[in-house]
Amino acid sequence: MINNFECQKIDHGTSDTSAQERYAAADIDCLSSRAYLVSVKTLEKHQLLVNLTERRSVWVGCDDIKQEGKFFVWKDDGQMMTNSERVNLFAVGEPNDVGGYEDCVIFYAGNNGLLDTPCTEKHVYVCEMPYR
Ligand SMILES: [Ca+2]
Ligand SMILES: [Ca+2]
Repeated sequence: MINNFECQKIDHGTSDTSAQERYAAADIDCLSSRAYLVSVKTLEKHQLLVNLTERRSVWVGCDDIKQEGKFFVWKDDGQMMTNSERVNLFAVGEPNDVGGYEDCVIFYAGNNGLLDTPCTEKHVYVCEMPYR
């Protein structure tokens, strides 16, 4: 347990690409454990996860699948990302919805913030559940 969240599972995808999943499959896998794809709402948590996941790109539990553009919704509480979260959490120039296909979000250690990216890409993922 770290801060107020519990790390439920990390799938290691460095050499085993089968551990990487598309966003929808990762989301379903987390839900099946009564968890959700990890939220990254603070820079502290971002840094923590960068260390925890050995600097790989990892799905974040938010997307703008339902409403394109400004309306990223968090998986953990169903709330819309606030403007300040949007400004503070995304890397410079992101989210940019390249080609109109970037509706999901990853964090990646090499980038100083979150990126929007196609949901059909495969990345490793972390499920989290509230501390009980
Ligand atoms: Ca988008
Ligand atoms: Ca992008």
